[in-house]
Amino acid sequence: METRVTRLLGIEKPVLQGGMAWVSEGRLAAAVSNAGGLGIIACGAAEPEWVEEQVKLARSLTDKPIGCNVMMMSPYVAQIAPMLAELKVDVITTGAGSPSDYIPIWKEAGCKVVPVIPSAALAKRMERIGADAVVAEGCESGGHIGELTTMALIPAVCEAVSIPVIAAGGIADGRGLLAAFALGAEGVQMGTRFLASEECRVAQAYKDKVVAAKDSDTIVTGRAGGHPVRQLKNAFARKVKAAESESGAAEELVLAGSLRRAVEGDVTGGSMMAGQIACLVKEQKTCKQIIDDLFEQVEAWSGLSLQQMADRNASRSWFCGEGGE
Ligand code: TUI
Repeated sequence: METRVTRLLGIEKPVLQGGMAWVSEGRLAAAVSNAGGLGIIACGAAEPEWVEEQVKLARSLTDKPIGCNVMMMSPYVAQIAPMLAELKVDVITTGAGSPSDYIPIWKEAGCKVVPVIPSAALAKRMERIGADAVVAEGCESGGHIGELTTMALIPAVCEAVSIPVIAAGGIADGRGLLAAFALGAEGVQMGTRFLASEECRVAQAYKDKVVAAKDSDTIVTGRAGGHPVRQLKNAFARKVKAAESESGAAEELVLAGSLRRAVEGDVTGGSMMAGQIACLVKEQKTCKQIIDDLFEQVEAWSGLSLQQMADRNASRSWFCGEGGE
């Protein structure tokens, strides 16, 4: 299929893999890009040398476009931003702050710039300063989140800007993709679904927790300090929550270090960032299988009238196998 997002990014399917700090490196990004989506290396708080290495690794594994996500709170952002321009990374997404200082150098280098934003006001600002598209991320997402749900955010952002809107937060299958497009999106970004992929580097124990998660298994910490982070409930998350109710705010860098511990397999003492949709991630798959299944599910539902959808919903046809029927 073709949307403004596939044309803009030079990809076959309008699916982006969310940039996940300490999680999405060159191998995962290349696997997603090879499957027809856009794989994204997360710079997180990593050193510039590591980022360069991962971009080179991804390029050795695919000749398709790849992206990098710049976490604006990184201590290395001033070094990483110009380096990505020099490397001419195809697509740059940004998160956890405004990329306004760097958009001009990225555009000049020919990179497509796609900020991740949690509100219509920020989307408008990003459009004004030259963003090519935005990822509108609802608070169902894992990691650092805003206030609005995807259901409210996507139509609000679509009314606020004319550049393409990519929906993120709470999307893991064909239902989510269809819903996002119904709300006005021209592409989707998924993080949690790719967290439980074969190619993802996180420890098996972390993937198993994502696959086992129920709808009520995530918790948001850090609201009081102004940097809310959604993660799977575990001993660590409960400890942070308890400390918050005593002292008001948790140290967010403590959280970032703890994410790394979880990625390495400490599922009780680490922070397992994941979105609410972990409850619909029921098996580990390859990135190709994830993307193929997504469109197989959409196919099974396309062209149906509301009446036909309602009739199928009554028999819970979504749940009859991965393909939908
Ligand atoms: O960035 C994310 N999600 C993240 S970043 C991350 S790494 C981290 N680890 C520990 C603590 C904190 C961060 C984990 N997950 N999502 C995109 C996103 N961006 N959500 C919200 C925003 C955002 C917030 C403010 C974007 C722009 C913004 O601008 C404010 C301003 O200064 O204008």
